[in-house]
Amino acid sequence: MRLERLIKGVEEEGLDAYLVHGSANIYYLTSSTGGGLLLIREGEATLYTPGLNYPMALEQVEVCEVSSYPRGEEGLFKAISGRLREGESVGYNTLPLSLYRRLREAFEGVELRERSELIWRMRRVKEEGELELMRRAGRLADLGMEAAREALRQGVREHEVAAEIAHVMMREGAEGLAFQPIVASGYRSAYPHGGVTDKRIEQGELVVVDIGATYKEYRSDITRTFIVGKPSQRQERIYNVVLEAHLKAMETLKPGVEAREADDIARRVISEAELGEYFIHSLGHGVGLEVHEPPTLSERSEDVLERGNVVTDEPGVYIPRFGGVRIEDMVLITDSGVERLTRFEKDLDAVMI
Ligand SMILES: [Mn+2]
Repeated sequence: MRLERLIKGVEEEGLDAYLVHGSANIYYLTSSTGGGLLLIREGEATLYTPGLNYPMALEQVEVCEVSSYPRGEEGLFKAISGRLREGESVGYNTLPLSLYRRLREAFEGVELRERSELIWRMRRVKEEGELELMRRAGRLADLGMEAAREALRQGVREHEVAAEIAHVMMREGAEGLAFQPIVASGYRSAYPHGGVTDKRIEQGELVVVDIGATYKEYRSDITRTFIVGKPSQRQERIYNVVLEAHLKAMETLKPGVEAREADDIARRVISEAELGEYFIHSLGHGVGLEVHEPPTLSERSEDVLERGNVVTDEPGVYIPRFGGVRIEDMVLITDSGVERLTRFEKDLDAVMI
């Protein structure tokens, strides 16, 4: 059981107590979707949940005790502070700064130690049950991308395309979007986080569509770049460079590979095409209960890929006022390489509208 593994980890670290914050962590460990804070102490765990979510948490949680507090940080502070002692060493994964400060002030000599790795080393390696949900989340994102391809045409507005995507994903079983979708057309496709506006899509434009679904709390993430009409030579060239970087990076992904090496391979392809200055973000990130989580595929990453990681491979080229191209799939690291969890086509033919 996950919680037992964590409790063991807390003991091995020599911590007197451990505080777990963040709704994804709480869900991962207790099945509660109501947030709050989980306190581990003397081999036992208690979930402190906001009063309004208490009935739901009682229904969801089977692995530990559930206690409630009046909503707000004041209530939470009162609830947990009675369980900490002066001079103890208390680990945490993440804490709101204000709560961190209050705990520091209230307990003379209490040592608050960041020990997020205790949880991340579990969450970053997905179990088979989690993978089933992530495969489904990936499939829903593919359906959303299909809806995007159908909705995209000259004159339609970005938000109308986004609406079709959301409609299809939720109709097919998603409980929500994994994040605010991006439908960024024309000059806006050069903004990696362009979001959605009321801009109309015009003939000849690049359209970056970056979407994901949430299925039973697990997220997916996919990006395709469409071209409305026949691509110009420059658009075609940029598209093919990004696609090559994406594919070459994907070929390298397997257990034991340093995450920064994959980033490096993609970056080299793009630099050799003299577009290096326009690849302005890292190659990818882990996905799971959150859409951005470890491991990180970047130039400075210290992460080494393991079987069971789910990561994105998403190089991009963004040329101001001209437009951008990003191609992203979410993949599972298997024993020998990857299993694609998003599978929408990505050849140039497939993205020409
Ligand atoms: Mn992504």
